[in-house]
Amino acid sequence: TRIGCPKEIKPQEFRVGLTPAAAAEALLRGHEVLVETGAGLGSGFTDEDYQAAGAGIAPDAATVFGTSDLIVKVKEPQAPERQMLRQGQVLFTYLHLAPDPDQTRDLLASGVTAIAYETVTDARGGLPLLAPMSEVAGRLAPQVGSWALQKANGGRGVLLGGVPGVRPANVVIIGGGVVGTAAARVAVGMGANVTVMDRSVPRLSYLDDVFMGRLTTQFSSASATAERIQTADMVIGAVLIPGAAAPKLVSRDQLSTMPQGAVLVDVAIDQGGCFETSRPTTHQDPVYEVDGVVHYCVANMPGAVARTSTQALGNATLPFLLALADKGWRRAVSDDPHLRAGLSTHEGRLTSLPVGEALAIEAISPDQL
Ligand code: PYR
Repeated sequence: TRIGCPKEIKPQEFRVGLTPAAAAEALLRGHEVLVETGAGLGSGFTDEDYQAAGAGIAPDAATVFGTSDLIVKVKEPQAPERQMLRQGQVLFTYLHLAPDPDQTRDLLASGVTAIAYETVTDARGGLPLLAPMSEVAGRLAPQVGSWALQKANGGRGVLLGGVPGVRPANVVIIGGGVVGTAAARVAVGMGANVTVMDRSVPRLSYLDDVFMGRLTTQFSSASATAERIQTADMVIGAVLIPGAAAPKLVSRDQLSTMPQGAVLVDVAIDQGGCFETSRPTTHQDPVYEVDGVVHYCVANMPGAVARTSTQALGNATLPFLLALADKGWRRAVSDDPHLRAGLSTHEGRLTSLPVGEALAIEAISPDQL
């Protein structure tokens, strides 16, 4: 199979779909690998690194799209990339089709077989190709929040871990899933006084066990949240309802009950955000203030640490990429129902029922192909 990896063209996207190490694995199995020149630079991988692994370097995206059987990327294909897709080709990347009718129409028109990272499942009910980016964003959240707590950045001038004789900061994490657990790990490590809130008692029980008393768990309800934020130096929004808009957990009116200079970090901003006053920001201009509360709402947090994110994503995608290359997509998805769950378009048919429902387009289940 000829595997192609173009350079990402979405603004501020520094990740790349294939690492030199992953390219080497594919080459070992007898596949060909073609990488667009400069594709890895944002993540610290040079063309020479790919060449040393045995990959070919293409001068432009048109060559990669024009000659590859299997395209591996990070972000959903942008309009110019969609023009280059064709029937008989497989696209493996994040798609996020439900809120994106234009992209969906173009993928269907191209005839490409598109497999979405974010809907690939695992045997434990998780999303193994979304989880690594949730881990990254979760671990970053206390780090960026502690930066925002510094006076020069608008915060109330509180050191997360305190010092001997002075209390540490109160960090409230709403949501105890992948993001919230990763955030808790770092916040606890930085010495903060951490509370994790969730609506699942089994999940709180798990967190209580693994953190061995180093954080407080609290059942999440509207009144519990209202109370907790009054003494919070930092609140991390870490909720996900797969595919749906995030619920609003802190209202605009509630901001005035928080300490002046407290910080909100909204990791759910990609799904619309979980604080009423959240709006997407960028790495260039990450924070703004409403009623004295600093908001950090960067929509692509993992991009700040592209090198780590690229490797984490690549580790997770590699086994699926190799299965697609070794067996061909049809046998790969037929053998593995979890990979099949990612199948989104094929030869002009939409094969995702949730996307069909969101966009009012006729769809079939991937199981029916
Ligand atoms: C991202 O990491 O950019 C996703 O789309 C999940």
